[in-house]
Amino acid sequence: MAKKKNLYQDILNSIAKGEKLLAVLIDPDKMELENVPSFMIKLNKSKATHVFVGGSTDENQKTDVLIKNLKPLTSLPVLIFPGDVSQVSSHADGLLFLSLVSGRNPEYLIGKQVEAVSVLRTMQLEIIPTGYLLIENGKETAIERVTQAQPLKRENIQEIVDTAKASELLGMKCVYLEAGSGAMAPVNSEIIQAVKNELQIPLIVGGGIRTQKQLDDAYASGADLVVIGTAFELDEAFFKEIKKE
Ligand code: 1GP
Repeated sequence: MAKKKNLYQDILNSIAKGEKLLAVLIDPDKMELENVPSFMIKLNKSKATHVFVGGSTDENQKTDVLIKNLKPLTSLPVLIFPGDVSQVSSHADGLLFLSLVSGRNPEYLIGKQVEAVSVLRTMQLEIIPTGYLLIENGKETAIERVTQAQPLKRENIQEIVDTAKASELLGMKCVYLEAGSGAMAPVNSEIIQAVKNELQIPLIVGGGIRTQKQLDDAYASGADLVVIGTAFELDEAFFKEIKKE
């Protein structure tokens, strides 16, 4: 399957048309290669508009081979959602170039990004710079463990809004509000609305969204693109809930 181009422009065009976007997140630590074909058949029949691949860890360094396997099985754009430099793969179409702006660990603000450049310059990936905000959700997330960076408190809405806005002012092309994979509760509507009101750039929301109602609520609050991973890992029947109309 040829590489998709203009991923970011396509996102902007969809938003301008009032379309809502959905990324299915595939975690290389949790997806067995033999299950990829059947998973992709279900994914292709769903409302998904994007495939994200990545996770806070990739213990067996499987990201590259996973993307190589799934990329020919879908016409949807495949983006890397990296937890680490080792997850960069030339087989994807693009990469969310994340900076963990909610934390104060320089490694995840700029260190890993500098490290990634020598690999990225050898590849033809569309790079989408993204301000990544981790919002606490009641339990410690893998992101917190790996990055050793504190999440933002959900009561502190002004700080969340200001952090998102600072990302935009720094030139990021998207903001991603993250509750963490498998979060007890998704990022709430009040936070999504407050951030959306201040942003001109696309707003991505993920973490803990497991029902159609939570998905609809995130969209209604202002999310342009919602990311769901765990709900599909736990039960692929969730694809039926979000199948194409
Ligand atoms: C995690 O935002 C993504 O980084 C998706 O979260 O696995 O909880 O859907 P879930």
